[in-house]
Amino acid sequence: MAKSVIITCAPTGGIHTPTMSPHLPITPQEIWKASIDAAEAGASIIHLHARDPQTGKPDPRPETFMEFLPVIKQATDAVVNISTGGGLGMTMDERLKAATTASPEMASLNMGSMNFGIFPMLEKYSEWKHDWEPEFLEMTKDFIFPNTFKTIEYALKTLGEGHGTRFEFECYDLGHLYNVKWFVDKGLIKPPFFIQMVFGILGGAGADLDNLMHMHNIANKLFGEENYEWSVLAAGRNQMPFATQSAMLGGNLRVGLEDSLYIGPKQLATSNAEQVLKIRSIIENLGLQVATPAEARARLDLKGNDQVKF
Ligand code: KMH
Ligand code: ZN
Repeated sequence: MAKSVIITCAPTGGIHTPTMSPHLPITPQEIWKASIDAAEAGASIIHLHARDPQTGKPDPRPETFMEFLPVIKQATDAVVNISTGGGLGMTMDERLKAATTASPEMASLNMGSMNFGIFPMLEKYSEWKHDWEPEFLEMTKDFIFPNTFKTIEYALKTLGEGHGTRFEFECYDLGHLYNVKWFVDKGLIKPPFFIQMVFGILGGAGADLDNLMHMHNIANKLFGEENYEWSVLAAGRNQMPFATQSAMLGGNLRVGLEDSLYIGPKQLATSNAEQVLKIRSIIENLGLQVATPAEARARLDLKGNDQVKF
């Protein structure tokens, strides 16, 4: 029988800005509500960033995370995954602080330094809710998202070995898979690990299905199919087609307003749950099943939500 499909939902992220959608969760209350609704719709992992409740700017402060993490834990059985990508421009210390404070079951870990250009979105809007938004997008024209071997190793040791947190390894290009392999060979990454293949970020692999097929084939060769779980996310309008392709190939997938603000052509999603329900119905119509949080925990060998600090 085919394996069930693990749906990750990323409700807010640190890329889109408040002007772009009135439905983007900003305040702690909006973030916990979006997360709980997404979990009820079928997401077994919730990938979380925090935002300043007044301005909507990505906010690394553990205190802000702590305003929604316990509420999500109380209301759902979903796995909480805290981003260490944070917001573009944050220091590595800022990016790790929430995860080392909350000691979650999962955290993201970006597997290579790269250009990360979100400045093309500047052209789509002429008025902004907050001054920081156009400045933030413009800054990414001359910005390198730093994820060096040293900082990756530091995260694997402090969060991984120190807290028993396991990772969503964000791989935006082929080379990032080889960086994972380096750490597997060093014994710092152990099976069963979770690879999130990311497509359509300017600076990473484009959203071409040949790239997905190739990255999947290379990952199988590098790691051995039995040693890892893989998942796919694609930015913007490629979100649903790429998620569907992954499910059809036996992989897992990620949706959420972090990755796309849309539910259809030119149509904003009104909630994260709407995207989860859409992909869930596609999965079920393909004759596949959606994984429960218990299944995700078992397959990814997570420590359990009684071992977190929130
Ligand atoms: N925003 C996505 C393209 C992270 O939070 O660590 C990748 C991401 C990064 O989720
Ligand atoms: Zn993220």
